[in-house]
Amino acid sequence: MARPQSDAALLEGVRAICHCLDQADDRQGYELDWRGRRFGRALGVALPATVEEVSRLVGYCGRHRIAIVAQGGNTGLCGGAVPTGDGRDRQLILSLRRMNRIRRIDPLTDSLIVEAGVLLQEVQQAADGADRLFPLSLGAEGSCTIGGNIATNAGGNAVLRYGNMRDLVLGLEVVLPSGEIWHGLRSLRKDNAGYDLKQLFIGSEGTLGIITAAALKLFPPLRQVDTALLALPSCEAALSLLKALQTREDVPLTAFELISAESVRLVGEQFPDKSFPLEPGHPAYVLVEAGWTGPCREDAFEQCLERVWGACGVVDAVVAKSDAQAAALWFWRESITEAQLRAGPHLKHDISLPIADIPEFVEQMDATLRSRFPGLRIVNFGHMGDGNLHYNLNAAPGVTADTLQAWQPEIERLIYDHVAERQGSFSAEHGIGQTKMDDLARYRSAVELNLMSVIKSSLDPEGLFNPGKIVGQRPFDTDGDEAF
Ligand code: FAD
Ligand code: 2HG
Ligand code: ZN
Repeated sequence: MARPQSDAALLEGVRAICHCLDQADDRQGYELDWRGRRFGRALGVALPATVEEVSRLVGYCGRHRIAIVAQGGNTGLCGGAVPTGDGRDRQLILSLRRMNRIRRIDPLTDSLIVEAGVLLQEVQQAADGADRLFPLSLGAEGSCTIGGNIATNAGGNAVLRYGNMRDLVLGLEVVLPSGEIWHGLRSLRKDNAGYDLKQLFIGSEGTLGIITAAALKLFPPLRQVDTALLALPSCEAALSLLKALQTREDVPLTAFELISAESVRLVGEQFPDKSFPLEPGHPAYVLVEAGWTGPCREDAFEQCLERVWGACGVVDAVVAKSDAQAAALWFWRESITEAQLRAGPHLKHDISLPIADIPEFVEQMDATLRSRFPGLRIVNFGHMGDGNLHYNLNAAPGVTADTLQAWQPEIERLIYDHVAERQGSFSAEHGIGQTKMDDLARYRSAVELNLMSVIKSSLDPEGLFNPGKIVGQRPFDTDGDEAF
């Protein structure tokens, strides 16, 4: 078959299949990642509206050796949703945004079938409309898509109660690199018919298949939700508060989020019109949320906090009396990411640890970094209730982006080595994308890396699905005789 060679000719073929943006101005918002750090020129942005169009597009790209970068809301934090900037391949962004229909909602089986481009917030609202709960919740929920949530196995704020995205998926519809459609949209609660194939695609960041639709689990709605912000003398005290609350059956926790004093300071600086509801400067704050599915006493939450108060060393607290007050408390947790971006050069470390190790880890790491790099602000926060910290850093005034970049390898090594010693993970919920490929090769065993390479090359032998993400062009480089 004669191959069209020019970009224009290739784009004509794409346009014959689906809507496609090819002007630089239209492409821009899709080519740059949310953090503004990774940019990759795309051949165009294809916007298919049906699974059949996705399948034809994948077939066409395969025949013409065009790489495909799946994209949902482009809120990912590891550069996975934009083309690599190396200019090696022609890379077409395949945006799922037009595949945004809710196909079916079934309260009887507590399930919902949605297309990949539906926003997370729209899924939550659809569930709410059917008097059910879809519990995944995260700061970007107004712009991230369910396909992106599945492809990254998103975590968020309610993992301690409902699990990660992986725990919320019943079935998937996926277009494979061959162009075939896998119709796996089953809503069954039990299905042991061979390998659980959907798990392969959950967390695969667009490298194994294009997720076009999903069957999701629904849960009983929460009839009462209580929210409080507490000030604590240390991270150790936050841990004892978590344990105290978790052993009380009368307070079903939905979130337990750690916010360090430096995080509060940064948000205050970047959003000067907001006032923090507690005395600032305490070593740790915790945002606690509990949700009841059945009847409960209106003051159950406050009473419980009062009972654990003394034993856990709580210094001060504010309990929300309305939804608006709860949202005002959440603002101080959910705005940290935006505040870091506004404040300038910063580094992210999305780590997970055995929960009991968190206080010691924070104490030791803070001390190490402070003595080694006095020009850092340690902006530590995160989902302490499931062991996931965003142990992030901002440059202090006077520290340039170049300096921070020069420090980055040593800082990452210090943090990730310490995490590995404690059997933690250097990537808790954001994935690998482009930014953590070296870390994956360093911190995972040759056996694991080999399995990943085998899976990748079996499903995508030409390496056209999201090249340069998770698994490189060649098998991982590993040291020693275990290398393959
Ligand atoms: P994108 O960014 O578009 O894509 C992410 C990856 O998935 C890419 O590799 C892409 O190729 C792939 N992909 C996207 N759609 C598909 C598809 N249909 N099929 C196959 N592959 C696909 N993450 C958390 O886990 N927890 C949080 O608490 C959290 N909070 C956040 C707060 C803010 C303010 C921001 C900006 C981000 C946050 N994130 C969080 C990160 C991000 O929102 C999640 O990773 C989210 O799941 C990405 O969804 P998306 O639709 O934007 O995906
Ligand atoms: C969150 O929990 C997100 O708010 C983003 O996962 C974390 O900015 C970050 O590093
Ligand atoms: Zn997070």
